[in-house]
Amino acid sequence: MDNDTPMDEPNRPDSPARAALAAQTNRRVFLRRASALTLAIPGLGAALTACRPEQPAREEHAGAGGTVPQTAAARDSVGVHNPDSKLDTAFHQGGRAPSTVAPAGTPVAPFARFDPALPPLSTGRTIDVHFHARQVPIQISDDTVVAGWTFDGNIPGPIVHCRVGDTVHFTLTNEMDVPHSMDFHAARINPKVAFRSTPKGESVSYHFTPRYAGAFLYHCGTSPVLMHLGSGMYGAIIVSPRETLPRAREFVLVHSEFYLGSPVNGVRPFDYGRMLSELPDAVTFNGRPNQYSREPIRVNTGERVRFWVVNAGPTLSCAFHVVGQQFDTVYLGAPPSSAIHGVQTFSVAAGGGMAFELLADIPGEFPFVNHEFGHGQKGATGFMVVG
Ligand SMILES: [Cu+2]
Repeated sequence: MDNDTPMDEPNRPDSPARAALAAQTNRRVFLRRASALTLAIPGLGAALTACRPEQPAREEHAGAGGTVPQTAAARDSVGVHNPDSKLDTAFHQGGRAPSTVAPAGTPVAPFARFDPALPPLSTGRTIDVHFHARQVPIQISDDTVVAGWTFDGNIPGPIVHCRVGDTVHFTLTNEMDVPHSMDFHAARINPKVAFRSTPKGESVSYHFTPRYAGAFLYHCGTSPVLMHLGSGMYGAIIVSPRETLPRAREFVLVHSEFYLGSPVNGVRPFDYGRMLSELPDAVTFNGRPNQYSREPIRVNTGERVRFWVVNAGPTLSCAFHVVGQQFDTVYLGAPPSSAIHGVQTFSVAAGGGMAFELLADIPGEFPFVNHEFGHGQKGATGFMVVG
């Protein structure tokens, strides 16, 4: 299905939801203004939240063609309106960033190297992806356990791999107290509907058909996005082109920063204030500082290597460079077009992604780094061993 012209159900002239949407507009304008006020007046948010009408339990599904409520009750009560939009969610939380402090007794995920290999494509033209928003303390180094907000229990979340023209059917089920959502950068879709937040115990579903190949970010888009994205809710979706690319060993590197508070029960929560200060405690490829220095990426002499690099940020860029090598090809946009050649370093913006190719024809140990070395020094360094 082509998502070039996603239908926004409320905008259909004959939609029964249109009237309901109009009726709610005044309240939404009020809430938006009140949300801004909340930032300035502590306590106002909680008071206003208490006044907010109860939302009925629901299981909603938003396709490329708008919301498709699963139950009649949900259809009658909320139609295709988006009551859990980012603005409303921010308001629901009183305009403040929630804490990621993990409850005592929460099991800790031990240190495990994140497998950087690009997973194989499925044989069909449709893929089903079902993620769960979970709070999981994760050991990211010998001395650090972080109170992660995760998709499926890991930082980053699982690598999704599809091709241009495939249809991705996605569902997010929220197991956490805080509302969450999912924003796929590979999708062209009405974000107000598809990327809306879903509360604990409920799910949001939608589908999309990637038009362009490339390395794309996915992340929670619930407000404040900095807090949700910065606390571990991100990952990569790699969209391969329909055309054949040169045969290569393919790896996925998700670059990101960690801004951490002091340990609580041995677990370091993510710190919103430090995120705003932009001075990270760690910078990583695939969620663990220096993990590929401990256990390098290994390729054979003579192989072509393709790194799909996605920068989750949340704030800093990644000047990707391989010491002792040069990229013979960097795809700035969709492969196979958009290639430039003979590149030493190229910066991947926060929220961006691109593919880097080199020919590993020289045996040796080649560091790959964020060449903004203040960040490389904090863990955005690994080794590719050729031989
Ligand atoms: Cu979230």
